[in-house]
Amino acid sequence: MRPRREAREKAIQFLFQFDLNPTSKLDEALDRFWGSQRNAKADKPAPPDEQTDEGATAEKSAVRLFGDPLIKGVIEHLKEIDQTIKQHAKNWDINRMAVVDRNVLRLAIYEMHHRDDIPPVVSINEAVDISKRFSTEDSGRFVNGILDRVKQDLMRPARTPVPKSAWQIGIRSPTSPKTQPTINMHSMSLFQKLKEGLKKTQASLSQEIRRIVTLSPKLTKEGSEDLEAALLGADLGLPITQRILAATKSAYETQGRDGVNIFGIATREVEAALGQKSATLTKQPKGLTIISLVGVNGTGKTTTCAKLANRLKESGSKPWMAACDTFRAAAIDQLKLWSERLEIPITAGAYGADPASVAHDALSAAAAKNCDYLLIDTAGRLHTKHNLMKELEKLHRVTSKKLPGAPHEVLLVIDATTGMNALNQAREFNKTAPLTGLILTKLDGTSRGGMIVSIQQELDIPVKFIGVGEQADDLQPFQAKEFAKALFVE
Ligand SMILES: Nc1nc2c(ncn2[C@@H]2O[C@H](COP(=O)(O)OP(=O)(O)O)[C@@H](O)[C@H]2O)c(=O)[nH]1
Ligand SMILES: [Mg+2]
Repeated sequence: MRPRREAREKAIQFLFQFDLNPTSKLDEALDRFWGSQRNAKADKPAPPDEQTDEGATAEKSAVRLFGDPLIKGVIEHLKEIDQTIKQHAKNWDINRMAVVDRNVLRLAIYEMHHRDDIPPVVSINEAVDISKRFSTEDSGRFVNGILDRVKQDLMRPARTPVPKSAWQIGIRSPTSPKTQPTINMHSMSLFQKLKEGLKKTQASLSQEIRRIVTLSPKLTKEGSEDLEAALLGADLGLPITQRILAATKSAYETQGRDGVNIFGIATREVEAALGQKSATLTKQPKGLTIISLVGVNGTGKTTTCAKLANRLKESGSKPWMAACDTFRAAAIDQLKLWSERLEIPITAGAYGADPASVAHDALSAAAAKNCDYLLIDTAGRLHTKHNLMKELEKLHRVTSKKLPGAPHEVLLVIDATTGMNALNQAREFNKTAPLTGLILTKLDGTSRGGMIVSIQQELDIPVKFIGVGEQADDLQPFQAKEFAKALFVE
């Protein structure tokens, strides 16, 4: 069994005993516990792969090394952890819960709240697995249900309530403030969210890099081909892949294997590529700055329009929104709701109205109110549909007639879970509506963020923001360094 996994099981065993028999002499209790574990093992003949005792001893100390901080962490934060369990297991009296379940939950919640190095999915999976094995299938389901809710809270900082009507069109309501943890440390940091979201790309990439590094003291032809395949497989694209390969080769030549850190090299190259252009939003020195959000269906344009308006408002600017997706009545309602919720004024055309004329009216209204920004939410369109692309062209033409130079920003909203198709979208949109920036959404999901590097390399368009959730404040300025780090977590 892997040391970390074994350590978790042992931690649960210890917590179980401690729960039944609390003691203030924790260190002594731990010594006794680990001692008894060794003896228990010694009673049985060691399995063949453990008979060489150096390895076995090293493995045991690795288990304790990982296990002790888990146990101590749970005990140190017990009050707060039990409070979280109570919030999420409303129909269960924590004192009457099965002792195994209670302690499995405690350990997982401790890890999720206090250990950046353990991804929440790992905590949950291991917890469910242990409670199934130590207890019953039902326990597994019970633990899973509660931990899922704890994870959801983790992704979502405390917020103000929304009008109930918001739920009807799928804008998720935040958990009521009563059930929120009082301290925001429970919410994940941006880096954690990114790391979590990019795990799919990153896990196989890291594994492959590690394999290549341990393969041979030199970078063999095969190793270099494998590295190339892994980088391309993560959608990073050819130019950056070749730069990383070249840098790796020369590091091997000058430093030998021990001095080469492929993770560091790759992170630096990606950061340099992504960080070349300024990611800040344009602002006209005087008057309105017009921002148009474009992209295919469902990438998050409407949500991003609201989030961006919210950011601008919070930073002291006066934004106005235009609901120019007149193809779907629901799309108009969706932005109107955000407008109510965030108290940001909006011009919404009727269902089926000409989007260009809605934009025209919105521009007049926003200018009359001395707003700083007009954010235009456009309909989703397939980049391959010629007439829809023409319509977008017209919308932009109309705004530029009314205000020369507008739209000042054309931001392509890209769903980070789509992978390489995003590069085609970017190419085509860029032909019709020259793009000034990219917004990468859904990086909190299971995303494939590598393609942003390909897009950036080919089209030289900066990523300006990233979306990391469905709520108003889940939009962050893009930071090349954090992104690159999250992509190549060792
Ligand atoms: N998890 C997650 N969901 C998002 C994000 N941005 C948008 N969404 C969701 O994606 C769905 C489509 O978003 P919407 O704004 O309607 O897309 P549009 O069709 O491009 O306007 C909605 O359910 C949004 O809540 C994000 O950054 N993270
Ligand atoms: Mg929309």
